[in-house]
Amino acid sequence: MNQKEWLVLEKRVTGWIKEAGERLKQSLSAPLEVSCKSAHNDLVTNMDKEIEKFLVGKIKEYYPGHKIVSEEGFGDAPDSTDGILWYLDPIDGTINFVMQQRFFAISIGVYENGSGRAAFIYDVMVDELFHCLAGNGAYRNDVRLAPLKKVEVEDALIDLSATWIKPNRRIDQDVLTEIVRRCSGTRAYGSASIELAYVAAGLIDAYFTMRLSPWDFGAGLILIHEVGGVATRADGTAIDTLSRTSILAAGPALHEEIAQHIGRQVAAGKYLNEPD
Ligand code: 2AM
Ligand code: CA
Ligand code: CA
Ligand code: CA
Repeated sequence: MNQKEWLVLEKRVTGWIKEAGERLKQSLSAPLEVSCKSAHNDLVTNMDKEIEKFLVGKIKEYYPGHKIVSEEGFGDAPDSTDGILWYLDPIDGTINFVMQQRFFAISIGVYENGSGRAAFIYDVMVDELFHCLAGNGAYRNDVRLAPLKKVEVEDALIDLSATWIKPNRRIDQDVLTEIVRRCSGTRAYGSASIELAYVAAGLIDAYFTMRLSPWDFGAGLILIHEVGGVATRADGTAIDTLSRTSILAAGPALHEEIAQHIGRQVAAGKYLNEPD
């Protein structure tokens, strides 16, 4: 697509996302239908499905040749990144949506032949849209985000869930304890797309997780790159945007320091298992 078509896409998607956000807000005044998927903490609601159907319908109507990678099954499950691919999570942070009625987002990332081109992460309850067209700057609503500044571990606010520093099957619980001890503080917001947007906005300095799916990180990676940040798997290797993966995202220097720390720990015998 040419630049003009990307600008049109940006305008359209912004409209769809705001409409979807309004539906989500209104849905909170009536009881939700909540059910479990793979586990007791893996929830889905009627609204996850309704919003995905709504957005997939819009994408298919305006862009019938494009493919969609989405969480709730209304997309296409493509096996190649050729052409234009949409990464769509209708509610990122479903547990927050159900339990807190805040801190959840609609996340949409659009890639062309594997390159991130457009990103939209809409934090519904605070009406905050993190967005960018690659090369045109990243924005938090209409405020342009600054390039990421260099931050030392000692001054860094690092976002990671306690899941990864207690016994689990993906990362030895001790791998990150030194970083957690040294850093300025930790946070865990429970919505990966918002957490990636917060790194891009400089509100937190790094985000780490061992378990994300393409629809969780598709948009966030584009924002991170747009502000000069780096996102890789936990061991510093490249992310495959069609697979479940670990993610470490930060400014370049902090990213390198944490990735090297993880590398040394793994070389010393601590385990790191990519999601299966
Ligand atoms: P979701 O709400 O769309 O499922 C919560 O820690 C964050 O990780 C959310 O962004 C959540 O997305 C995502 N996540 C990815 N895989 C998950 C899983 N298996 N269980 C819980 N959260 C998961
Ligand atoms: Ca989910
Ligand atoms: Ca998600
Ligand atoms: Ca979701």
